[in-house]
Amino acid sequence: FTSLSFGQGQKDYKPTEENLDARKWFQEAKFGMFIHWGVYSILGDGEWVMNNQNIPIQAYEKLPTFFNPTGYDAEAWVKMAKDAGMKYITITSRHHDGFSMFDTKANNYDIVDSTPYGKDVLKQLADACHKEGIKLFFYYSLLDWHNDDYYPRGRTGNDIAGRGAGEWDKYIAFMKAQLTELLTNYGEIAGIWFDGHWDQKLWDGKRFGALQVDWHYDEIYTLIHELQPQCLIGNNHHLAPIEGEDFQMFEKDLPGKNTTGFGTSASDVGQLPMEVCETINGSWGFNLQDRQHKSKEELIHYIVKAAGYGSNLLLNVGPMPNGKIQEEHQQSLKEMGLWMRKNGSTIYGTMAGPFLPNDKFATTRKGNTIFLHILDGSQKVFLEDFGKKIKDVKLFPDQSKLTFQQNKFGLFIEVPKDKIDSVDTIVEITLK
Ligand code: JFZ
Repeated sequence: FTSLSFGQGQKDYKPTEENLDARKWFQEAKFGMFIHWGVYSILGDGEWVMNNQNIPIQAYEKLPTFFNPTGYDAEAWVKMAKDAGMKYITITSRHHDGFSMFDTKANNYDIVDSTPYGKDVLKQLADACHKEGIKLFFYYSLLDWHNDDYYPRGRTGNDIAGRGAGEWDKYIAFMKAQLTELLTNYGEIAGIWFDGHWDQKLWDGKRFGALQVDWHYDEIYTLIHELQPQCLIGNNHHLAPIEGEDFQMFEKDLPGKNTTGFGTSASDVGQLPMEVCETINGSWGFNLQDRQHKSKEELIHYIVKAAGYGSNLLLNVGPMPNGKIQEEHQQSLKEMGLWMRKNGSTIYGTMAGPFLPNDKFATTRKGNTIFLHILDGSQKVFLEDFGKKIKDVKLFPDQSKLTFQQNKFGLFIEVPKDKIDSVDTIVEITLK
């Protein structure tokens, strides 16, 4: 393929008033639920199963014929998210397998037309979200392992032998038709979460190179903002934000970290509201064999550190094919909810604190108050170069006064041993 440098966004994008308000809401929301659910859930081997097990399109097409989630209760999911302290839900409307979990007219490969269930699961979720005051985002895969016009398929594509070469312009039109449906038939949509950009970058087995196709982001982003100006656009492209995007997301990494090798470095961190997405275990889609469930402590540390960067946490569940969320995930959500009910005011509505998160602590800020989250059980914390004038220092939970010393080197705080919380000791520093 010739290498193209397309990928530019919405030209001269100026977010509307509604969009700026939505960004503000988003920045303050801090906690959302990610949902990966599709016909792949049946196989219990994650959402990449079609690619990983090399399942041909014709074989995979049998999956929808027995997708029948009779236990699906959208209200129950929304209540679960609410009880966990989550303010929004981001659900896969169509993942890489190309199967639409909504009633699309753009093809017949969707929940209404090709499953015995025959009902629009996104519509049910949208109604429940609107009723309960939870905002709804749609994850939308740019990459499609099923659509004949998704060509060339890049390094992850299934074999298209015998199906002929596709027409890229038709594929772009297909995406626009689907995005129009998603932003027309489901009420107010808080955002579109794109994924799959990287599939069309050259891959030499080690790293990504130049982009091989034009995603027509200019047209796509313009369309979205025209249909719903408040709708926030994010794209999991692992690059600095491009024009027309309203928030920046980081997959399985805190902002500017690059432990996954997906390539978001500190220099790629822009000025937009941020979101970090992470799994409760090791999988996005339902995975029967996954036993890597994170502890309550790990999950709490993750949201605290994300908030310490000023970022949201989008925490994933992968519902089962029967429509239920697995017990272990429900448990984790309950634990997060208990913690957020007690300590949420040190997370919601905050900005990044003056000190970047590290292994010992993270900080968040709200007006004149700085919340110091001690994450390693220490009694003593030294905040270097802390020169701001202090009114008082208290333990957040019981508001008891703490001793502190401030000098030209910084601020030294000590917490009595019996007040230490092994998960997170929260200290409230009020500035003059
Ligand atoms: C993507 C999806 O592929 C995945 O299934 C899930 O939806 C997650 C939230 O987003 O994950 C990626 C993104 C990029 C690469 C691999 C997986 N990559 O760069 O190889």
